[in-house]
Amino acid sequence: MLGKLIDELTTKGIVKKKWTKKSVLKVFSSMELELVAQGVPPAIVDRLKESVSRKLDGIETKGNPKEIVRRAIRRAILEALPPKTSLDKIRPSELPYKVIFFGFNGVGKSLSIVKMARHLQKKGYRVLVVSADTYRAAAGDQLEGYCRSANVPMFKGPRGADPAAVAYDGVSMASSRGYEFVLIDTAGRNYLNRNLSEELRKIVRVIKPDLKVLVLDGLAGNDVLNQCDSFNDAVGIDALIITKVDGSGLSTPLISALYSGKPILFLGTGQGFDDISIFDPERAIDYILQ
Ligand SMILES: Nc1nc2c(ncn2[C@@H]2O[C@H](COP(=O)(O)OP(=O)(O)OP(=O)(O)O)[C@@H](O)[C@H]2O)c(=O)[nH]1
Ligand SMILES: [Mg+2]
Repeated sequence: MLGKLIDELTTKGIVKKKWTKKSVLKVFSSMELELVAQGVPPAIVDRLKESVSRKLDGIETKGNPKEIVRRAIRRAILEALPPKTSLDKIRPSELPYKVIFFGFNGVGKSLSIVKMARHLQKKGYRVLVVSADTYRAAAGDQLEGYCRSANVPMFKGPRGADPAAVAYDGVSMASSRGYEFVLIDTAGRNYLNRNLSEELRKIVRVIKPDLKVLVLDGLAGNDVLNQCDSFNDAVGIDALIITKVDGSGLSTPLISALYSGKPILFLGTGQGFDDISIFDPERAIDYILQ
């Protein structure tokens, strides 16, 4: 998505065989609308602009100018990343390790939970999935169906029960039966209202999760940062999962996710239980630089 920016910086950005801060800022200004139209949020354009213009200021174009620009942008994005936490870095200490999942309607929470459960099972861990989505009977049934097909143990509470109580019972069950991980699904919502925030805070208060994960739809474009902010304000988010990156919208949500300040556990790459790709920032940046 940044291919054109790189082209412009290597043609219009060079004055007297070098870049200057001013010439780089000028190119960014002329490209700003285009970048925003492509789905790069204005706040990220600003951060990139500042960082890249500082890095290129006074640099001579000897050798391969495109490569110099590419490297400057790569370093700018890498510097914005939080410390690396991928799914494969999690080591459960106190058992069970409790992970809770949040996200808007239909983003892929339930499927992602089952994908993560299977990934952990393959590494030798015992994993219990808990449905704390007690609003829709269909939600618990869907997760139960997924878990049965994927061979993952599952606990669900009665429909209409208090989600915090169900989550608590699920954690107790995981604890008494020696599960190493418990993965808790919550109800999706179209928007985060006050009641729902309160309810999510209550679940968090009751079960004290080790990891609070926000699931984001990779096709949601630049709404990713807004979703991240609203859930972060409500409950505090530790990590992200980006789903549906097998679709066409890959780089737009990816650049927002990279700048969200949150580590990305994995990417969802399809509708199968094993369609999961452990996040690799270098590869993600390669994709964005195209
Ligand atoms: N192509 C693709 N589809 C996905 C991916 N992840 C989830 N889906 C699909 O997205 C749809 C919604 O997935 P769910 O897991 O039910 O989403 P959810 O967030 O639990 O939905 P609610 O509980 O209704 O809020 C399903 O049709 C999934 O198959 C992915 O990585 N790639
Ligand atoms: Mg669901």
